Amino acid sequence: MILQAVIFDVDGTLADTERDGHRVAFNTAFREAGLDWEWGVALYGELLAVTGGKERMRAYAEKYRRDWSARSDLDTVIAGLHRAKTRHYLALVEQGGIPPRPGVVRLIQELRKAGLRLAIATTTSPENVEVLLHTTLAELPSGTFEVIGAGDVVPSKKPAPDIYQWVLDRLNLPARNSLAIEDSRNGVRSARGAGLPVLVTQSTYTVGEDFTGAVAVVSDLGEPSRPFTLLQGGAPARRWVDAEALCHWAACASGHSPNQPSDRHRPATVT
Ligand code: XBP
Ligand code: MG
Repeated sequence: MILQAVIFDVDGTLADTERDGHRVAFNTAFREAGLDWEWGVALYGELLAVTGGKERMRAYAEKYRRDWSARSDLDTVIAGLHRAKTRHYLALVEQGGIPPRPGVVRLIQELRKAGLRLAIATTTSPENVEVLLHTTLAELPSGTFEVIGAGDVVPSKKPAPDIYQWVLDRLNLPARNSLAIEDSRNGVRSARGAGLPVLVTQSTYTVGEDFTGAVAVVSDLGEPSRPFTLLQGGAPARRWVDAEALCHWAACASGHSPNQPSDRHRPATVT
């Protein structure tokens, strides 16, 4: 079996956490610190090009707050702001305001039933993953994800391949037997850099990004009652992402083109 493990990104993939979650938590931390930093929806979309909350704040200071970027204690200030931001983000998620994206729980339950191994590879902080698993994804049993690679466990964050390589090493699996599910160009580049095929489920902030290298791009994972829209790549037999579809895309990516009619004749957009 070519596909043995599926590795999920978190923010934008498991749940649409950025606009109403992380961004709000950052702004709360800035206000609490008495700073006049305010990340609006559009500005935050621009800042998301930099992964990692600490790195994002430094990039913001260097581009928009030169008065801050020159300070010798900037790293210390950022570390304090990030601790506060994380505290606010945890509280916000624990309030239950961030639902899973369509099809996420269904697919994960199907993959477990089909005996596939599951893991997480994310830029966000480990505590943010834990809170999401215990609230937004509470119907999944603990231990669903065999390996969780998050945040600062690697020296370079996405788009560097480090976090996916870190997870593959702990799964003890080659990239060709795994598949990544991502929402962003940074995520595609990271997974491809580690040699994994990547399925993209486009999210609020990543619509229209260049997903070159992905095996396919869909609007979301879909449900039998709520089919996805196929935006790029070959269409699987069904109009929602399931284990068969992921095996199909993984096989295609590895050069074993499965002889399925859907590969040849299905129209570009399946809705
Ligand atoms: C998304 C990120 C993270 C979050 C903020 O990670 O880039 O930095 O925006 O979380 P992914 P932190 O899409 O890889 O899940 O503030 O904890 O970094
Ligand atoms: Mg993401």
